[in-house]
Amino acid sequence: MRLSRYFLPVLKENPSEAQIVSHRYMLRAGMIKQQAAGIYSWLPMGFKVLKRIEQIVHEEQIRAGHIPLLMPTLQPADLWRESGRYDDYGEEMLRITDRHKREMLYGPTNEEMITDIFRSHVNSYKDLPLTLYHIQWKFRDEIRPRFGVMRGREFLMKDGYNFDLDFDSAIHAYNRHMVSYLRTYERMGLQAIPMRAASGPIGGDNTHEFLVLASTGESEVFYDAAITDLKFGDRVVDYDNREECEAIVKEWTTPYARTDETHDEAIFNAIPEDRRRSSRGIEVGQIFYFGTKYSEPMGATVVTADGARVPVHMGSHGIGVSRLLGAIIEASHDDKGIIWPEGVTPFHVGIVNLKQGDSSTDPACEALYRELSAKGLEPLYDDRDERAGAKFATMDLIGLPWRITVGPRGIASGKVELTCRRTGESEELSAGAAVDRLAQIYAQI
Ligand code: 5CA
Repeated sequence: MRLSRYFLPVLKENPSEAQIVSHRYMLRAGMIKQQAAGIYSWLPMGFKVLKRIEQIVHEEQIRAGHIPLLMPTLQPADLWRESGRYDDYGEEMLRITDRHKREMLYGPTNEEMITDIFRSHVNSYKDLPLTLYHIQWKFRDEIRPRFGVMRGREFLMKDGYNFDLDFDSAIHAYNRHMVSYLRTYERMGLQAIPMRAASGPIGGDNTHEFLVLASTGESEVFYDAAITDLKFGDRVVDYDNREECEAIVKEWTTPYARTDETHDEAIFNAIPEDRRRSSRGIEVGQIFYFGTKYSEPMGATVVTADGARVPVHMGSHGIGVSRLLGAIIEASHDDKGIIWPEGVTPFHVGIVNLKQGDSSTDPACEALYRELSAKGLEPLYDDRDERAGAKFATMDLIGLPWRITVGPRGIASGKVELTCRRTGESEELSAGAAVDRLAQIYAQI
């Protein structure tokens, strides 16, 4: 993409409504525009990151054996009357009446609808286990939407639902989700710690939230520092193997880590003092096992091998896809702007032409652009007729992990400059070597 032709409405001033850094940078970098309280348009660069995050979520869900589908945003109220949640959900639910006076709602989550799909089409234990998921917009009429996409009213969520024959296989589904989530967040450059939590309106006893540690987080958390040393890395997991998934879950759930809702002072105080931590965290996901809470009242049953009809065991599993943009920025920025992890960056590399219109730098930048694209990388070429300082400031603000700077003096000696956004370190090398280096870096992501 050439910046002169892109739509990147960067703001010079700090927007006064933004209280936290991620919100400020998302507005300044022209990623989002507020349309109403807690409701945003996703401008091209914000939309690009959102899509990259979605893509990682899809890849990891499919790797774990889960099946994507798509349910609508609007749902009939009657479905929610069956589970009893139409009245229970309260003012967070946006209720809508259509022209025929039928009661509808903008879905805050999809347990009822997926249970309806299941009961309409599945009848036998032979069709289990089954996990279906979608990535779809939700609406919760939060009393205090704030911090930009972090607490929106309309927000994008991945929500998945498992259907299993019995408790043990449903717990395997729970474990499988925890493992796949660990991998998902790590690919986004995040450390998200699973913490025992409370289940709220979704229900059930077994639930973990995934929290990214950040001083601006809305949750208060308590944990053993040992958990922050754990890395998922590049292990290959057989998601059908119950013992293997259980062992990984054990590894991550043995060190103490809880939100304030389940925090237990006595257990916490038994951890050696130098490892006890309390902090704030951003909740980027939550998994639940709730047994037959929905399948029983809604009649989602299967016939077992010995002919009995039983309600299925279910759980639901959510990732806050749009919130993740905020969480990633909170975890990865400096005073100049965002620092995107390679896994989610909107463009792989920025090209800065120090002297636009110059007979040596223009063709060098064009050639770089072509060669990077040929390697499957997406460059953002700042081809505007601007001062070098302004170009650098834009690149720093939008946070591409790598920048190639092309100037007349460098080109005369056959060199460009490759700069790492995170460390600020620069290296002079030939354009070909810079392209190869970037291709190598991104091949490992
Ligand atoms: N049905 C279950 C799991 S699929 C569910 O709705 N879980 S949840 O309520 O915990 O939401 C899942 C994730 O969505 C949360 O962990 C959080 O990351 C994100 N989320 C929830 N509310 C908001 C909001 N108002 N704005 C942005 N993200 C949100």
